[in-house]
Amino acid sequence: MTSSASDLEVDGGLLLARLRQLSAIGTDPRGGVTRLAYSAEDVDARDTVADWMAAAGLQVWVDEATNLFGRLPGRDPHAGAVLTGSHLDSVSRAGALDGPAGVIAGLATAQALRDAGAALRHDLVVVAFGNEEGTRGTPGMVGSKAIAGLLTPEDLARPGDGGVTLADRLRGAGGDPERISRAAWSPDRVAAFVEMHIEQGPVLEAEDARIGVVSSITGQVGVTASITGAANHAGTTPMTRRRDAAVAAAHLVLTVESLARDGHVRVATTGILGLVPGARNVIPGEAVLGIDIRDGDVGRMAAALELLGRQATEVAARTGTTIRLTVGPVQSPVATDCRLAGHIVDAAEGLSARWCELTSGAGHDAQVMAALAPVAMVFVPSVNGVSHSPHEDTDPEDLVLGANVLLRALVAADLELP
Ligand code: HGY
Ligand code: MN
Ligand code: MN
Repeated sequence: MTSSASDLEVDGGLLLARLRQLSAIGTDPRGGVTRLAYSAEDVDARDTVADWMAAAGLQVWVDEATNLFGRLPGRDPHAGAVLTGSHLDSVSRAGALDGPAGVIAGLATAQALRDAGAALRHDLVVVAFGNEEGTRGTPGMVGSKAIAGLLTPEDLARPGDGGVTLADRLRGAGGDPERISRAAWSPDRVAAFVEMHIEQGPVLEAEDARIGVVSSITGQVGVTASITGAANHAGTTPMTRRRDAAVAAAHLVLTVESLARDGHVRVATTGILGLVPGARNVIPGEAVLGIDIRDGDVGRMAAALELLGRQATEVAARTGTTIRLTVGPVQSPVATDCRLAGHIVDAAEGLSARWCELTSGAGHDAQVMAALAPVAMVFVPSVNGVSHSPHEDTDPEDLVLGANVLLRALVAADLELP
């Protein structure tokens, strides 16, 4: 690699224009962007980025898990691949940068090299992972789990929202669940994975830093609570004879919140709360809660889950309901690779950008890719620390700076990776 490659810069104008164009795919009339995994909008965004990858001269393909890849061949065919990228799917009424910022920054690094007639020693592969967010009752990080060979037949067969299985969702978006094992990469093919992402939190702003060097990525576990009481007439049923699923749900929401407030885990959230039948004059007979628990320590999460189970039993007895907790797979916390993080620090300092080290409170595909190779993440600031909201925003200059830090870190990593 000539020294000039380490001075390369991305085409910032093109990067920002592409992010604006992507933000128009899945515009939600209620505000923000809604591009749920495997939806028509998600496929449209994937096809759009595929066209940009092809136009940049990359080798482009989509795998059985609907991951999109664009490869800039390396100089050494035996060197394996350095991967960079993120996801294009979103939560409902999301911002436009959670995911796309990392995909478009990754593409911009490949395009900068290609336009300069340069190449890394390793293949540089830009990836847009399928279904990072795990919406519509599907598990998250599906695409990266398929690449890491961690997707199970149970994952594929499990019915999500509307009883639609993940396999059905994949099929509808061009995936091939029957041959999902072909999406797996062997560890010796992947030299490293580096992802740029918006921070989605308040730390970089508080530290007045423009670049975040991620030291670790949080662990997380999802729990579904199914509450069964007795539907009955809201006007005639005495308070002493009720088995009110809504009252049980209310107690459980506060119980979940106390898991974090009382210091058992870092954060705990009830993000889904549904009542059946959902009429003002009917005492709810059923309630469903979607719970999200996160911490940097799997032992603390396990202890919090046990405590939640005990407290749910007490709530059920107190309200005359039954409560069933279904605990999803635990996503372990992951440390990033020190050498790769060092390249990010060097790149930030080389660009005179104030940086700080932080842990990621959000989950990312990088923590799944860590099963295959060393990983690292470059964060750029989120305005007011807001994300998963139409108010998510990042200063355009920070997006371009982040992509240039990513480019320099990839070039530096390429020199020392096996
Ligand atoms: O939930 C998360 O942390 C990520 O946005 N999927
Ligand atoms: Mn997200
Ligand atoms: Mn994300």
